[in-house]
Amino acid sequence: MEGSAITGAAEVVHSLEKLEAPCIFGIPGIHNLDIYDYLIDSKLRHITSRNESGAGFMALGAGRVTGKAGIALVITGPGLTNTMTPMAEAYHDCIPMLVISSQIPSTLIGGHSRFLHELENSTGMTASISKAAWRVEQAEKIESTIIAAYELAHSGRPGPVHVEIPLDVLQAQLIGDKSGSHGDITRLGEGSAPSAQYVSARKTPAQNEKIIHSAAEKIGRSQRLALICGGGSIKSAGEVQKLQELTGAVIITTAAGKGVISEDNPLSLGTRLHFSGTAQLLESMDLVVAVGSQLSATDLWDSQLDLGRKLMLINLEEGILQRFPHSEGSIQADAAGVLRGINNRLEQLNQQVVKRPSMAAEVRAVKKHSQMELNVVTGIPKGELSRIQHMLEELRAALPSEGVCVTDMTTPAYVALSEWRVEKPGKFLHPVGFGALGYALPAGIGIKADHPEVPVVVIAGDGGFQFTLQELAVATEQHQGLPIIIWNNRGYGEIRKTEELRHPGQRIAVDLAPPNFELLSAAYGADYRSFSSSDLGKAFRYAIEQAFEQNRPTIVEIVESGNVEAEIFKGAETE
Ligand SMILES: Cc1ncc(C[n+]2csc(CCOP(=O)(O)OP(=O)(O)O)c2C)c(N)n1
Repeated sequence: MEGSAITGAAEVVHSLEKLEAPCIFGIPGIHNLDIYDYLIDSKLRHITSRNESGAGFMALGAGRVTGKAGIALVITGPGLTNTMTPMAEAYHDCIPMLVISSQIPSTLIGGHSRFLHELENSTGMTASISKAAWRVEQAEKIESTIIAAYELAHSGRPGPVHVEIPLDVLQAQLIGDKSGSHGDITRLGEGSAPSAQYVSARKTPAQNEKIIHSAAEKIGRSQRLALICGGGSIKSAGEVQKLQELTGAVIITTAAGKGVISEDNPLSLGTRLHFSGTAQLLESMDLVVAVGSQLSATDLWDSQLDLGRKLMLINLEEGILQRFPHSEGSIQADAAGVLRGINNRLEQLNQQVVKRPSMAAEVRAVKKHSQMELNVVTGIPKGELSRIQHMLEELRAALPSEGVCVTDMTTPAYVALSEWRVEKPGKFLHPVGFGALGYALPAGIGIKADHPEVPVVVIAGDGGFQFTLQELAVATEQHQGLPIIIWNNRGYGEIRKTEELRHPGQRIAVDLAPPNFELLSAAYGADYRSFSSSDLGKAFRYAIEQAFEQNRPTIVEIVESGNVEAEIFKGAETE
């Protein structure tokens, strides 16, 4: 838009340029077209999703891998409501994200004007699933608000931040002073837990040091030590590794913390918090330090973990500390600074730190036992389980070490959580907390959009894939060599299993007639390969290797042969 005066919309684009995001994910509409007008001449790359949920999941995938907030640009009303699910996933999983939406003209907001796309309390709606939801009321405040929102998305407990800009503000010309504060904060979940020792800027450095020293001394004295590392520990992976080395602790991660330490480390139990053997091992410790972990139901599954006073938490969030009232010596703070302080103190204490006999043999035994428990823990019949394990092994062999595996809420993912070995964080993604189906395909596309050179493989079920399959068009359009594994068991398999347990032989709403994936691939310009789950040999591995080399996505349909009536099912047969 050459020659135009600086408007609010131009200011949005300038602000986004300053953030240096590799991509913006979004969909234009009349209500945000002012912004798109200025994207025409911008160096910003825009990726157009086929539904705003796709834009949100793409931003989520990109943000999860890089740790830098992905950006979604949507219209108010239906564009924003479509973005709610990925925002909630980002909020639950603590992934930074910036969502920018338009809004109807300021004077009409909340007035029942029935203006197109009116949402009466849009920031109220997003406030419950974001760190903050801000409305910009003056064009002059756009830049400071966007920059502040972006920073907030990364600070403390990362998460999504929503900025909405009414049409009149987008169209207004900037005349006043740009300096000054951004809009009002609708919600900020920060505070202090009464039960925790609170390391903060409000305390003197000496007070903070005392708290950290006493934690280090407790760690140094413990005879049997374990660390549970969640997503909040990833930013401090180096300090986690150092603490593990200094203490010889056993280390377990949640799905969000997967890879914070190499799972090849003989003292790493990987992501196995949901196994009974792990719970027993943890209960045999005299101290378990949970770093940046929510220790939520989705981390533990049905496993009972009663650590009482043996548990020490290091977490930013008051609510999490309060869930464990018996924990002792917990610290409410960001993991990075606390771990650094603990490690420094442990190095100073050196001679006083207990020399622990290696627990590697115990870790090996728990891993071995977890193999035997896997079908009980996941509820997957042994036959299907061994086919999934075989599939994962072949896939793992085909994926280069720098590659990323993105999984949906599907049966193979529940196995992969513990069985997919990673050496680094950000290499295995799963919508762990909120559990939104339809995550994997757009999240994988988002990663490839940001980092075309990184090999990415997507694993989804036939059910979950259909939640966001339209985004396949984006993968094709962007020439992404993306293998998409569809585990086709003709239905909502996980729910079907639960129904079978509740009322054997009686099923409702879980058996699906899948589309003909071959025709579907052709329609979207994707390649297509098909395998039976009981025949996943070298040809399967080769198909995946080839798929990385293509300049378009490849659907790799795996027809689960165990619990479907027909070996190869084609949608046309339902007619
Ligand atoms: C948005 C959303 N709706 C519903 C669910 C509930 N749910 C969890 S797993 C599942 C079945 C998924 O089926 P599919 O993707 O085919 O994988 P499978 O379990 O068959 O391996 C459903 C419906 C969910 N997690 N997310």
